[in-house]
Amino acid sequence: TTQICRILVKGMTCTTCSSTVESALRAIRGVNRAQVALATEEAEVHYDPIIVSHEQVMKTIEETGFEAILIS
Ligand code: 9UX
Repeated sequence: TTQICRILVKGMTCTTCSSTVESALRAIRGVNRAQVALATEEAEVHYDPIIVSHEQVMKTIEETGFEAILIS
């Protein structure tokens, strides 16, 4: 089963910022797909909830230096 969460990522100002977040998300075990849109400040993450939680996904975003707010 795949779960999808959408997270508001605050503080990104350039495409390098969004690429950094995207790479960090894709490196998480259990994440199957991640895309970060700079314009909408939104991350969409497809993950296996057996392996990883949206809390862990958000923690990873915070560790890259940006604020993560759960949308759905
Ligand atoms: Mo360039 Mo984005 O320093 O922080 S990576 S603006």
